[in-house]
Amino acid sequence: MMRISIPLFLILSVFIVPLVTAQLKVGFYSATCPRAEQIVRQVVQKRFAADRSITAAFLRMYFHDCFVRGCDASILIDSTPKKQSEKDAGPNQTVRGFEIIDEIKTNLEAACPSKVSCADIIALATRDSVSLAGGPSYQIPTGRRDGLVSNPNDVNLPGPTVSVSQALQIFKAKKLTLNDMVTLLGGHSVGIAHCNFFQDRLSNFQGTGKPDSTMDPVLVSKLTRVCATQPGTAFLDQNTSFILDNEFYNQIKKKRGVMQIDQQLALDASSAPIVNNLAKNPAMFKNNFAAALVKLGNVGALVGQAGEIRKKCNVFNKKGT
Ligand code: HEM
Ligand SMILES: *[C@@H]1O[C@H](CO)[C@@H](O)[C@H](O)[C@H]1NC(C)=O
Ligand SMILES: CC(=O)N[C@H]1CO[C@H](CO)[C@@H](O)[C@@H]1O
Repeated sequence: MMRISIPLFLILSVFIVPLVTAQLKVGFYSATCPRAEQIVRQVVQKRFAADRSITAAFLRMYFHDCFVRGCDASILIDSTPKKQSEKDAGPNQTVRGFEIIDEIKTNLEAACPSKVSCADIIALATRDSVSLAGGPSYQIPTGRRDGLVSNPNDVNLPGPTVSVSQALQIFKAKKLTLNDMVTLLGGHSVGIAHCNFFQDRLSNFQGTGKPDSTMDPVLVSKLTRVCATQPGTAFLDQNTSFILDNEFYNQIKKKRGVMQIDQQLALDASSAPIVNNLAKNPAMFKNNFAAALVKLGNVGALVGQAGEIRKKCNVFNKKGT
């Protein structure tokens, strides 16, 4: 039996893999829900006009969704008294924007019920919010299906003190390169971090009794004041905090990275040349960031008949596992 089942699996995968990847495509909903992308954009535009920090919310949601079980909207599932979900895992805590996804989903269900996946809503809303914040405008393939599993034990995201080489191992496991990783961390060009994610750098860093020497002392003083208040938060890009541009890379070159991993990108011999190029070249950042976001959106995407199209993004249709 074993001698049959192994070659069978290999033969099947040869046929299934190309078939399946062919199904994520730009304009997937053009026949089944022609206004889908417009409906998403309308809500994102309205919300962005009221609060431009939603770009950061969506970028982080997209990253966390795609890195845990693939881009399958598993991050959106609410836990129940009986069953925990990804939202119960530590790194989730400050992911935000769920109510905007729900508003988009309500509008989509009214226009074309059970057609547009929650995983695609995350990818499209991220795309629209990125361009509104001054980042690239780009097309994103759709056709993702929603997953049937959301388990806090699957959440294995890197923390802010991860080294460049450790982070790279995690990105490589998702078929992303060092270039992709350094470019995607340009997402930290917008948004905030809570003090618990960088406070260790401000005093007695790694038991030295001093702040992290790789941080500009002016920034150390500023962040120390910020973190004396509750709840202390700091912009990840200390210059153009709401604009999705390459200024983040110039800031880390000036020792003004807030989180350790961000600062290390400018210092590690492997990533520094990439940082230097992105810092110099805003157009290159735009192009590469768009391409890297598209690539991130392919990670573990469910297509074809896999999973389901959720009716509500925060609950499974069927009984989930
Ligand atoms: C090694 C990889 C990464 C690490 C260790 C990391 C870590 C973190 C941490 C600790 C925060 C602060 C959360 C808070 O205090 O609320 C944060 C925020 C953020 N991250 Fe990352 N991140 C990584 C990669 C990415 C990627 C690839 C993206 C998107 C392309 C991204 C987008 C964001 C955004 C936009 C925020 C701000 C969120 C907000 O304002 O609510 N991150 N990240
Ligand atoms: C802030 O960014 C702008 C360009 O985006 C740059 O010209 C300026 O030098 C930066 N300022 C600081 C203090 O880094
Ligand atoms: C948004 C959300 O559901 N956050 C949860 C993340 O996980 C912690 C437990 O680790 C919960 O307390 C939060 O409510």
